[in-house]
Amino acid sequence: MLCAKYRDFLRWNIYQIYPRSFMDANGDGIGDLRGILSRLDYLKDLGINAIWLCPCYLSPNDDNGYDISDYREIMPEVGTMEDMDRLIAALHERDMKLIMDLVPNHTSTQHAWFQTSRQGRDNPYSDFYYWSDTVPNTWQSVFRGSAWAFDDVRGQYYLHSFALTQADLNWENPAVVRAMQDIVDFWVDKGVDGFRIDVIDMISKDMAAGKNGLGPRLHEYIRALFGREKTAHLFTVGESGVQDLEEMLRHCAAERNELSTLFLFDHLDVGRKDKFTPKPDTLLSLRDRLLRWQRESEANDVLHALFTDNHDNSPLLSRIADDGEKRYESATLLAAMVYLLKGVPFIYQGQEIGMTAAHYDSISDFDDIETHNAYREFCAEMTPEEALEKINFGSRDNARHPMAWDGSATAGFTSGTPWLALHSRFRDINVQADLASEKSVYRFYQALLSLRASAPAFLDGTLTVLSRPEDPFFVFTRSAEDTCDAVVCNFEEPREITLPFPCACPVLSNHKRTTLHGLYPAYGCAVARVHA
Ligand code: TEU
Ligand code: CA
Repeated sequence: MLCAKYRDFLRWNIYQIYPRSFMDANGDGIGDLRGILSRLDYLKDLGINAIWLCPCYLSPNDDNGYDISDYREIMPEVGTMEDMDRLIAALHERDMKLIMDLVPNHTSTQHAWFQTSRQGRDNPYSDFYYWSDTVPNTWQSVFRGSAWAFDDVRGQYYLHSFALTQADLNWENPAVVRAMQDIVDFWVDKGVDGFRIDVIDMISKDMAAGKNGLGPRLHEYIRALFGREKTAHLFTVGESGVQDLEEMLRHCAAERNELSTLFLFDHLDVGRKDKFTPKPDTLLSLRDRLLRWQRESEANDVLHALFTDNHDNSPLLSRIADDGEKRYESATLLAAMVYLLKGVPFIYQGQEIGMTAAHYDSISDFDDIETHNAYREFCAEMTPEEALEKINFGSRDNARHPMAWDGSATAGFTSGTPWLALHSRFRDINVQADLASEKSVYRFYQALLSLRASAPAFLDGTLTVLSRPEDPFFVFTRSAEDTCDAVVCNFEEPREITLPFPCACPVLSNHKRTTLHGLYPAYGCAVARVHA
């Protein structure tokens, strides 16, 4: 059984906001904190009670805020510290929580620590980063090319696992650990309720074994951040490459005082060979991958983070379901398949209106640093048209276009010029159109989240899978003390589905039906109470 603290987290319905692209309040084309403030009631109505903000700290924005130059300042593009204080207060007034994004693995090279560190080998910040006279290994940057770059000022190489301007911090240095603890405490004192921790597995390196991450001191560092009395109440979700049960337990078992949960990513690879290459795939493999982690989580009393989308991936909907004619059915089916399982739901902005991948004819419509690096590489190997196809499929910008609030010239996102091209489908897919439609994805999410809040079985209840592995559909029940609810998710083809028990009239479905038994359309789903 989950511990009390984790059971409480099951009630958090978390919405991930990409601040640059959510809502612009002052007309400069960049989303901001006041914009977010103006949409809190929209989120509250949806059933959201916690938001995770992607980084808003001071940053030159080479990687849109994941390159931080001051962890205690707000980037002027999104607002001021007063705006942040106001946002925290407004959230708490509404009984909503705030989860901040913490980036402990690297800072911007503009950060004062790096600026001082590069000056020489005997100042207090000299050992804040990894410096070396020669290139010590063949590590590659996630954004392509060598992970080591030469700095003219210091006359040495420094490690950057991501962009050239994102230098890796040296956690072996106790002063780095203390500095990061102070930053966590600064935000805890401000009242934040939790953290999403960027590439947490990378903060401990194993140079000798050639491993840029999952090093021998990882757990010690995580406990230094979150295993303290001051931080014990926080909700913490780590982003990590971990796909291994033992490793997951070493981070998330309640008694370890490390992380509340981890994002597991293997189900996000459904529908693609690699980030930029599509692969025919089905909802079946999504179901199987999700179920594997459901079982592991349940058996070991750890929390499963339920999500399909984030700011680093194009929408799963477009990769494994129908984002055309059956877009509403596909979006709602995915929601039922994922968010009625046991765990903490994370909904990425736009998912609640069934936003899809975008499509552009020019590379100049993209902004993301990874996208441009990849495009350059692709162009050396193929025609520009082929390269652009790959970019359209895999670019992170697919998830970063300004939120489409309505179908007007600037999508209701800004009164100025949006910092990034509007979504290529925003005239058809936007909040206003969705809410006006008979088939509203938003209203389905709203009903689903209210079901989670009102039916105890959907929180802590036991999961029983009724469909067989070979069935091209997914049927499961969630049962608590005296209730049992059944969920039917049909996949690509219409089919008859019969259940071994009588049910009440469905409380949720994405098509008209009066019973859980019988014919399901393609991507049809329904939920009903099982009669004892
Ligand atoms: O991403 C970490 C990362 O290694 C990958 O999961 C991700 O696939 C990457 O975006 C390459 O496509 C985190 C953040 O979520 C991402 O936005 C940042 O760019 C990155 O860390 C560096 O801070
Ligand atoms: Ca703005």
